[in-house]
Amino acid sequence: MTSHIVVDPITRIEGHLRIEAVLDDNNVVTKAYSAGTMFRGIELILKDRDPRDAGLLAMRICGVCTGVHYWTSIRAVEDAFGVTIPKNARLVRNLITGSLFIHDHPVHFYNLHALDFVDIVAAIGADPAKAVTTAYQYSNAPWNASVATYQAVQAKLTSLAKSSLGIFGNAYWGNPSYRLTPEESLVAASHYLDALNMQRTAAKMMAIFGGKNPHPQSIVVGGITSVEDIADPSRLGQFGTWLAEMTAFIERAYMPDLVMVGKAYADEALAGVGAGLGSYMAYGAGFELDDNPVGRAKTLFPSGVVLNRDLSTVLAFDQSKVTEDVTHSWYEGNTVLQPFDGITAPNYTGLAKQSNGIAYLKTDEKYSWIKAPTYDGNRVEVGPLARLIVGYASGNATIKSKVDSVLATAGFPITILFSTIGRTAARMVETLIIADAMAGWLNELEVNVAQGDLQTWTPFDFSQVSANAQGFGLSEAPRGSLGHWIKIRDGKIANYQAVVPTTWNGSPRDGQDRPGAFESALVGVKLAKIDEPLEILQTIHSFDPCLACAVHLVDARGRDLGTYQVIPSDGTCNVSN
Ligand code: NFE
Ligand code: MG
Repeated sequence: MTSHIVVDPITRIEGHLRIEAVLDDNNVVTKAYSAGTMFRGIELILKDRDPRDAGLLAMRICGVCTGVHYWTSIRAVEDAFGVTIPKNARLVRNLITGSLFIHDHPVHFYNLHALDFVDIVAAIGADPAKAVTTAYQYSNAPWNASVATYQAVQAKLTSLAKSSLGIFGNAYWGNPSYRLTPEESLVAASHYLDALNMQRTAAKMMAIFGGKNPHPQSIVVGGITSVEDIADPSRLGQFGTWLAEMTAFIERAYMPDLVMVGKAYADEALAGVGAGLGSYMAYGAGFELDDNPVGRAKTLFPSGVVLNRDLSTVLAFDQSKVTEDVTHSWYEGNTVLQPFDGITAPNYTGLAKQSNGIAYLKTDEKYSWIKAPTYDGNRVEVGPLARLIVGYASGNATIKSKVDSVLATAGFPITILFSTIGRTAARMVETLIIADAMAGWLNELEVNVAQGDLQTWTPFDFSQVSANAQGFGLSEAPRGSLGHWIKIRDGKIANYQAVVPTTWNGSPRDGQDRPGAFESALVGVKLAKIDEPLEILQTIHSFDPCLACAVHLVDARGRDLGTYQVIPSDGTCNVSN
């Protein structure tokens, strides 16, 4: 008997995501559909504005990947105006962006994703002394590992779990897909609480050069404004101290916990559960390593495309081959357009009529606010895993050595990366790479300023450059490749399109009915219990979805927020909460 299940909303993500899955009689997903159920239309709000203000408005697409839309938008305007930025601006932008990554990735792992693997109720029953031994199995210097700490953590977990409104009050505790031992769960749960504190440190790092967090405000077309901050050695020193604290947390908690989870789920990961499309793309832009103009500078993450897991071939990336298809998206028509010519014309056609009390997505027609991007006609995944795959296949020494050393520590082959766990592990590995690189950029900035270079901005004549221009800004955001495309006429924005990481990953089928990355990754996932879609959460969370970004109103028709329903296809209604 097949079942058609609806998980709406997916919790512990940003925004509103609905997943529908068809399961066979072994509870294995055979088909899945991903729908962004929210529309915001920020691309339309940008029209007719001054392009110098585009970044400030585009930034409001999201407060989670805070700042990425800001500087990607500014890069698009700089490209249109032909402006290059000075060294200090490059380094400060790298440090602001790096702060975002080392903030966002640990928050994602611990506070949004870990509870898909960590059973809090089991952790409460763990033996604290044994948990200390467990922690030392995965690190020589584990973060905050002591009997007293773990006992205090258990007391806190108990009080939080007892409250139905608490952060641990409502989950699938006891599900067989929780595979960590109680002690392993306790170690990771203690870091869940630590991560809540540590994220404050990373947020303050962004504020040193960015002025504030979220939504930094020190980046302008042509450079940055934080000249007083880079000239003040105590500000640079403070940044370095906080970077060292974050790096210690990443090395002594995030990395060992990921190895621990990887070992527990290794069989599944090696079998490729959650792998999905197997084609990966990275723009590689952002995190420039030298002062050549954007596009020609060496970057921390290489750009390229790897198709069908073929690590022997990396195709060169070309932004003109990016298109968006709206055949299955709630927009007018079924066009496939390059973003310079992209159109955002909403056309909401709703859900199907209710059957068995549920209104399902009309998956043969339009069913999501997310557009379906393609690269040169291919459906591709973006994100930390894509960056590592493209970097590894390109032979990038930094990426290769870090990936190889983490794999060697855990005793896994590279193929383990093609999985849900691999995607989650890739995020941790790139956090290590970025934290290392940030120490280098900070040092470069200190040396440059000490030599007397305080230039932070390249002047330009707006009236000369803004009459008739167009440009694109590319970057790597925490969740993957991000692009903004702008057309300017008579000093105003004539068209604006953003194609963001979760647009790529969370998209519906394209005009050829080929699934997006979420939809593809869910196929083959097996649920231990049909009324507890824990494994769907594991795989979807491994992408770290952000729906605010992806569909940059809420129409609640047909939706029943907060309810999880299972309808066997024989028509028997079996609704559980
Ligand atoms: Ni709102 Fe974002 C990132 C961007 S994702 S989180 O990272 O751009 O789609
Ligand atoms: Mg868009």
